[in-house]
Amino acid sequence: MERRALTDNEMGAILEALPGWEIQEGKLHKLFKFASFAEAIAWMVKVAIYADKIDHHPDWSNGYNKVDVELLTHDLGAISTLDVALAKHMEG
Ligand code: H2B
Repeated sequence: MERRALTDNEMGAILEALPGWEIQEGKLHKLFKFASFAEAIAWMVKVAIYADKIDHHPDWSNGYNKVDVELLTHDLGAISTLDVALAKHMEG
């Protein structure tokens, strides 16, 4: 899978295509809300399996039915094509 930092132009288009996502402190951010703790955790497990498969991992925290997600490619210090792949998978 391609792994490179996004350009500003690409970022604009991607934010339009990903409802609820925004840039916060240089990271791609979204707060997901679920009907229950169990649904939140089940979703995290599904996403985690995909994240490990593409070797790209979210920074996230769970509290009851919410999952606060921040995506950044740490070694590039930037939002990359892999963060977009992960965000799209989270929406899918
Ligand atoms: N995930 C994220 N979000 N950023 C990284 O730079 C990163 C990662 N690096 N997952 C990967 C793992 C790297 O440590 C391995 C060795 O490919």
